[in-house]
Amino acid sequence: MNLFSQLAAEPTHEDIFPGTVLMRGLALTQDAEFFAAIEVILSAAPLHHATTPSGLPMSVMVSDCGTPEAFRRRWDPQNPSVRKLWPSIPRVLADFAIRCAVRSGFPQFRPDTCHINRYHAGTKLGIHQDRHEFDLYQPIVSISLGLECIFLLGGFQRTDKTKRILLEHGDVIVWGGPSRMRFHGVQPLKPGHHPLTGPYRYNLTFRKVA
Ligand code: MD6
Ligand code: FE
Repeated sequence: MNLFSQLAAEPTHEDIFPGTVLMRGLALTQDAEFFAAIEVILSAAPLHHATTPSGLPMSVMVSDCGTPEAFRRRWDPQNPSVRKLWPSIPRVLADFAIRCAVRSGFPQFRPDTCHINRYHAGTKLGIHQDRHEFDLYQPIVSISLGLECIFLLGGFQRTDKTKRILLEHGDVIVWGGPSRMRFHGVQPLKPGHHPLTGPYRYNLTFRKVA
């Protein structure tokens, strides 16, 4: 990583689809503070393996924070190991997510959860839609930290052709409105080392769930 060139670059503003905005590098100025906030969340809500809808363990490790209302909406009786209420969203993270949403045309967005995914080499995320939230027009704000990945952003059918988007440390992608139900996934992570996160990629997704 060339730290100097990353700091020198202005964030981008790329309209990928109606309702989908990619802002490369937007989180770079916050990365160390974000990572400290992530560690606070993880000490209160330790990482655990996500499970498939049929209950099988996935290789991606996950944690969550958010309001009690959001917790009740998302609590999974299939996964009783995670029955503790979530810690609240650190202020620095929620404020930044709101600013990202404002820049993307969603000024009313107020997240009540932040979901954390942690990937290591080989971890992938299959093509899926996010459909658990109450209001499926509200955007999701997604922040990538650490190792890069290839994000697959598709259409409204699982089998639609996908765009391959390189997501690097500090990139932010926001989508909602007419893009909200697009299928998407993450290709298997390539091995590597990042100065802030070591062998991992972290993805934070901010949502209004309840
Ligand atoms: C990831 N992200 O980037 C997984 N979902 O690791 C997601 O599944 C996702 O980034 C909805 C909206 C934005 C996302
Ligand atoms: Fe998703």
